[in-house]
Amino acid sequence: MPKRTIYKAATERLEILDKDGRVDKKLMPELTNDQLRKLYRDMILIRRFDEKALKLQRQGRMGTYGSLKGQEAAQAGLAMAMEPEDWMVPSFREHGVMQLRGIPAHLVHAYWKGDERGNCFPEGTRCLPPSVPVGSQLIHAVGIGLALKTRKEKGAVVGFAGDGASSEGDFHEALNFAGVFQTPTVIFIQNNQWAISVPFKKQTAAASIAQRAHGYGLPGVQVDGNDALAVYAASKEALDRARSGGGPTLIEALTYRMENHTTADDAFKYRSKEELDYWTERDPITRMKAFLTAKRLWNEKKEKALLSDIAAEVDAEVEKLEAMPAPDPADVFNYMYRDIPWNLREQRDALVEEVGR
Ligand SMILES: Cc1ncc(C[n+]2csc(CCOP(=O)(O)OP(=O)(O)O)c2C)c(N)n1
Repeated sequence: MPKRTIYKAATERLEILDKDGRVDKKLMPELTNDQLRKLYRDMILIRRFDEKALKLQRQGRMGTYGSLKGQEAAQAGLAMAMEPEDWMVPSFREHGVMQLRGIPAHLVHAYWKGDERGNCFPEGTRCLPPSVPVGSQLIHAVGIGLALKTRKEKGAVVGFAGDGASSEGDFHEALNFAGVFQTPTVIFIQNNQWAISVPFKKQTAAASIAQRAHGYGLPGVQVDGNDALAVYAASKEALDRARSGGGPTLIEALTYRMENHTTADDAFKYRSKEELDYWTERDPITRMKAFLTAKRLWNEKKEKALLSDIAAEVDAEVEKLEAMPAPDPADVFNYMYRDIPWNLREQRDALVEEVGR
């Protein structure tokens, strides 16, 4: 493997797979053919899940939903670089990584139905509940990193956030603390270029989010977030370093939110069709398929089989979602603390009584 110098200038963007599916062989990460196919499968799974969630919401079968269309490479590339012992601390758009880390899709859907059981994940998945207060979760990611380091436990932590979160004080505090205490944390920013209706240029005068790492004494790298290979390579390097005591890294995956912010939004009120067309040509899935096809690792027969497999998988999760018994209103309190404090117990009991009337 040639030695990479991707951390020398954080404004430099790591790109391996271009929009037409051609790779820069010098930078190609070590991945087996099966892993390359898996990356593609993961991205298709994420997109199909996303399409289904949007439909469920439109049919009134789900409350609201924040689409991650366009961010599949960022999430699948990162997920492939994580190890079972690693932790993830998501924001509210990480449904892809969550599923790839073993959280069943029906629980992710349940969250968007406003069901607290959608915050309660299988043992061992090492994922905190999604965090809606923008940026707040980065501090938790650094705190878990410090705990792992203090207890000398194996693993790294990935804290997720968007470009909008990089303007919050919590972003600064998290990076500063991570740098000073050298926590095994990767701060993974998916810069999808919009924070609801606020464009990236209104978040910072800096050319990139990645370059802000220098001010905290951390390595920072910007990657083409629509290039699963580049995201994997940068994430693997950062996570390996974190796990081996080398400290934190800031990764900025430059991508694009192809859908509305959530189902409560209409993005065409503030962005142009031309902009969406530009990014549609840079779709992360199209380029991966072109690459695999040129390498003779993929063909239309495999594609057909994959799509039907994934459709069945996605539908089975919706069936599980809709077969869930009605939630207990007390869940809002029950999942908060192991030992519920007296004041919340009082509120819970009052709610249960009210609902029971
Ligand atoms: C502290 C806080 N302020 C405002 C909001 C309302 N809000 C929800 S999402 C969002 C934009 C977030 O943008 P970004 O961080 O870029 O993430 P993205 O939605 O693009 O994934 C805002 C302002 C919030 N949830 N929390």
